[in-house]
Amino acid sequence: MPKIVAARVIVTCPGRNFVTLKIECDDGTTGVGDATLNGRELAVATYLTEHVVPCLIGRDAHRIEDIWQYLYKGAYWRRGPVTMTAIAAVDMALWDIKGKVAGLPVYQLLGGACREGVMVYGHANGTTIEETVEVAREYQRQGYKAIRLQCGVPGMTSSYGVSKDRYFYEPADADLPTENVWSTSKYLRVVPELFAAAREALGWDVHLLHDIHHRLTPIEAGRLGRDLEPWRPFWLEDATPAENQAAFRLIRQHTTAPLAVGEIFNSIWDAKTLIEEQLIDYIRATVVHAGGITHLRRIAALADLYQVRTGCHGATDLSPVAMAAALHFDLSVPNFGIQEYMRHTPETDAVFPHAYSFEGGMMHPGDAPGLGVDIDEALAVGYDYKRAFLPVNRLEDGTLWSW
Ligand code: CS2
Ligand code: MG
Repeated sequence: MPKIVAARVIVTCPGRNFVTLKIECDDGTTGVGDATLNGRELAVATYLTEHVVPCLIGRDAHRIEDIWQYLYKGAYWRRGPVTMTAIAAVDMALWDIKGKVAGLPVYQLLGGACREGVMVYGHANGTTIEETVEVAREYQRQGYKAIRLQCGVPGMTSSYGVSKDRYFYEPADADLPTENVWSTSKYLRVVPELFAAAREALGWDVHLLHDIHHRLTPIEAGRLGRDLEPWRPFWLEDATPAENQAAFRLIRQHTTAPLAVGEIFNSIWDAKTLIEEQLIDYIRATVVHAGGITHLRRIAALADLYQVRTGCHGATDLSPVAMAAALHFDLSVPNFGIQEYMRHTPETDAVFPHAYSFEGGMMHPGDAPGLGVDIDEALAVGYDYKRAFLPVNRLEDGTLWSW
């Protein structure tokens, strides 16, 4: 059995910060796990270095479930984004090792492929509706079958999801949080116009998605869902803050627009009511923030009982290590829905060489043993950590609001 002899936390910033855990075994096998928590990277890096790595040395790397339970129950202070991201990194690295020792890609260890490929969605955004639709056309030309639409809001200086460089949207943009201003009434007017223009330009054979990003009350979300129904959205994401899972009962009473939630969830308990009462249609929890492949499979299995499908988060602030692990998970779960793929910059891809590929709107993790991804430490060392916060959001009267 491969015994863990070392584990290192690598913080690197090829254009944005990433935290990677690399576990080493006595037979020389190594495994990697993503531990990136956007805007709180060093919290996870320290948690791993100080409170996880010392407990891993000498353990049997094959005992993934036992180590998971040890790090979850043994922490006493369970759950939360920092703890569960740290556990996720260990979990991904151990699945990577198990695959390498077995000589199999991880999806084969998870029961094999349930589909030929993984449908992904890209992000089209722009300051105006016209600009957004033009970028969406480009994604359509690249073969995407699903496209997320986010556009600027007239009268607002910034809006969620609209990047400065159009292609690679990076929200962690400053050494201290930038302050955005938000107006729900202005926003509610523009989204139906955006979807109408997009359907007109792109037709009906492409899935169109939208991320509300936690900013509406339940009844406002119900109203927007109803306004968008004629344009058949694939999903409305994070319609309202989901700490109160029951809030989604109100949205469900007013619209049949499909709902997706969960990118900020870190355990099955965050989604239990939403899934059991079928208050959502897609669960967005990810391998990197919800305890790794081991825990995400539990969430997917519960979701499968209630016809809820997966729709994992896949923003640029989840590293190619998380992308690789997500694709092995996506390929193997029966109730797969869709995978977000915001793409990474060329300098990020160089630091994280990987086997996964994109073609015709679909992705595949590849058949390299393990996760099929690694970190080039010689390159990584050249990119120093640079503190970067996510923005905060305020209403026009100064009230602090969800970003
Ligand atoms: C967004 C994310 O991709 C999404 O659905 O919600 O880009 C989110 O804003 C970032 O991951 C936050 O770091
Ligand atoms: Mg989102």
